[in-house]
Amino acid sequence: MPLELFLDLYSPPCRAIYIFAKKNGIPFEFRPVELGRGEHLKPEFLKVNPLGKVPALRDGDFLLAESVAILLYLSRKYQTAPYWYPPDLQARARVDEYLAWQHTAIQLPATNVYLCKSLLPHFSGQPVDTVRLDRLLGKLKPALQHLDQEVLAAKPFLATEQVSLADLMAFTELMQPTAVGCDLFRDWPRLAAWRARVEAALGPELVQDAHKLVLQPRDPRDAQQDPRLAQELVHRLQERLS
Ligand SMILES: N[C@@H](CCC(=O)N[C@@H](CS)C(=O)NCC(=O)O)C(=O)O
Repeated sequence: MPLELFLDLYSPPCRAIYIFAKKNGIPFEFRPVELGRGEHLKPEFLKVNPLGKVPALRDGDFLLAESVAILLYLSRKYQTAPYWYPPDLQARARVDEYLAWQHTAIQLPATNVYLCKSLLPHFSGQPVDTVRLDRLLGKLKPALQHLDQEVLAAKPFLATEQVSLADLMAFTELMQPTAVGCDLFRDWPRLAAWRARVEAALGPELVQDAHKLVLQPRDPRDAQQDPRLAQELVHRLQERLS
C-alpha cells in the first residue's frame, strides 16, 4: 500500500505537503477529507487523527499528524534534495527556527483572518465582520513586518540562500488570506518579491494546481446542503474567533 496523505487543499498546511510530495516525485494516495462537509469529524477519519485535523499521513501502520512533522518525515524517508532541510548544522537550525515560530506567529493569525473573511460568512450567511477582520489583520502585522524588514533584508529566502521547508510553509499560509481578498503582500515589497521567488522555485503550474480550489469563490449552495453541520461549524468558528 503506498503512503496515504489525508488532505483538504483548502488548508494551507495540506497544500504545503501536497506541493512537497509532487515536487519531489513522492508516490502517494490522495485521501480527500473535506472540512466543509465535516469529514474530519467522522469516526473513520478520527481513527487516522483523533484530533480531527488535516493534514495526516498513514504509512502502513504508522499514523502521523502535524504538517511540520509530516514534511520532515517525507524529507527523511525519501531523502529529498538537501536545500529543503539542509544538513549543515546552522542552516538546518534556521529552518527549524522558522518552523517553530510560524505556528503561532503566522499559521494561527493567518488562518483566523481567512476564517473571518471567508468561511464564517459562507456558513453563517452573514456579512464579514469588518471590525473583527481589522483586529485579526492587526495580529498578523508584527510577523509580516519582521519577515519583510528583518529576515528578507538579509537573504532571499526565509532560512537560507535557497528555498526550504520554511518558505514552503510560509508561502501556503500567506496565500490563504490573500486568496480571499486580504492581500498580505501589498504593503511589504520584500515579501512580495520573495513570493515571486518562491513561486518560481516551486513551479507556477504546481502552485496553481495546489491553490486552484482556494482561489475559486465558494458556491453558497454548498453551505446549505447540511444545515445542522453548518450550524455546528458556525458555532466552532464563532468560539475560535471571539
Ligand atoms: N498545526 C497543525 C494545524 C492543523 C489544522 O488546524 N488544520 C486545520 C485545517 S488548516 C483543520 O483540520 N481544521 C479543522 C478543525 O479545526 O476543526 C498543522 O500544521 O498541521
